[in-house]
Amino acid sequence: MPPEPTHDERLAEFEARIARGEKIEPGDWMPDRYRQQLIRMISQHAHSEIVGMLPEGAWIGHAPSLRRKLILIAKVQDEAGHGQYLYHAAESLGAERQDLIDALLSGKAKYSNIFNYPTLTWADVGMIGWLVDGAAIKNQTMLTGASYGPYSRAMVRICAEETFHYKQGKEMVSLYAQGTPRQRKMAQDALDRWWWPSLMMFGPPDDDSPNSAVLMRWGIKLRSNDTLRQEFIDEIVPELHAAGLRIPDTDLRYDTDSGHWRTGPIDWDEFWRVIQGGGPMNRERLRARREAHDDGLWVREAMAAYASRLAVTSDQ
Ligand code: BYC
Repeated sequence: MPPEPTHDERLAEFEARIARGEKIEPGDWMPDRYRQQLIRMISQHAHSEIVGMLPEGAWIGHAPSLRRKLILIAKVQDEAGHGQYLYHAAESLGAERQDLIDALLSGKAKYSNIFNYPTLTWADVGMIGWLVDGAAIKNQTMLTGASYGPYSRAMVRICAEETFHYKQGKEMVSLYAQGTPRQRKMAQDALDRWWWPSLMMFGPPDDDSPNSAVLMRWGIKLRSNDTLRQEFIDEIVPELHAAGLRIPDTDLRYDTDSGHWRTGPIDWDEFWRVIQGGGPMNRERLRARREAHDDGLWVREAMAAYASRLAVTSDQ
C-alpha cells in the first residue's frame, strides 16, 4: 500500500487542481482555511439575500401598478431562492444551517452594507435594481468562476435572475428620469442616496481587505475589490448620464489617459460603521428577521414532523 500523502502533498495537489481550472467538490480534500473562508463568505452572501428582501418587500403593497407589483413580488421571491441555494452551498461544507441563522439573528454575522439603508420612496426600488443588482452582477459574474463547485454553480443561476432584476430597475428609473418634474426629482433623490453605498458593496480598498489574499490564492475571488469597483464605475457612470441623472460626486471626472472614470473619496468610516451594526437600519433589519423567524416556527415544526413521519413509514 502506498503511504498516506502528507498535508503538504495534499495541499500541493489541491492547488494544482485549482491551477488546472478544476472545481473542488464537497467530498474532496481541502485545507481547513479554504473551508472556513468559504463558509464565512457564502453564509454572509446568503444572509445578504435574505435581509435584502426587506427593503424592497416593504414596497410590495404600495406598487403603482399591477405590472410593477408582479415584477417586485417575483424579484423578492427570487432573493429568497438565492438565499436557499447559498445556505445549501454552505451546508455542503459541513456548516449547520441553524448555526448560520443564529449568527445572523444574534447580530454576530455580517451581511451586505447596502441593506442597512432605508427605502424612502418607490424610486428606491428601481434604484436598487439598477445599482445594487448591477453591482452584485459584476461581483457574482466573477464568482461563477470560483474554485468551489457548488458556489460557482449557484452563481450561474443567480446571475441569470439578477440580470432581470437589473433590467427592470434600469427601465423603471430611466422612465422616471425622463418623466414629470416630480418623478425626475424622485429618481435623482434615489441616486443621491444609493450611489455611495453601492460603491461600498465591493468591500474595502484592496490595502484594507484582510481576506482577499487567501481568497485569491485559492481561486475563490478572481479579481480584487478595487478592480471590480472600478469596472462597475466605468460601466454605470455613462448609463446614469445617458438617463439624464446627476451623480452626487463633484470630483467625478473621466481620466482620458487611463480611460477610467475617477470618483472622489469614498467614506470608509461610514462603511465600517454600517457593517459593524451602526447603519440607519441595522436594528430594524434584525428585528424584522427575528420576527419572521419566530413567525415561521410552525412551518419548520410541521416540516420536521412530516419528515420524521416519512422516515417511520419508509422503515416499515
Ligand atoms: N458588506 O476582506 P474583505 C444582492 C466585510 S446580495 C458587509 O475585503 P472579502 C441582493 C467582510 O465580510 C449580494 N460587509 O472581505 C440581494 C470582512 O469582514 P469579516 C451580496 C462587508 O470577503 C437582495 C471585512 O469587511 N453579495 O445582490 O474578501 C436584493 C473585510 O473585507 C462588505 C455578496 O455577498 C460589504 N459590502 O470581500 C438585491 C458577494 N464588504 O468577514 C440584491 C459575495 C466587505 O472578515 N461576497 N465586508 O469579519 C464577496 O464577494 C466578498 O465577500 C466581498 C468582500 C467582496 C463582499
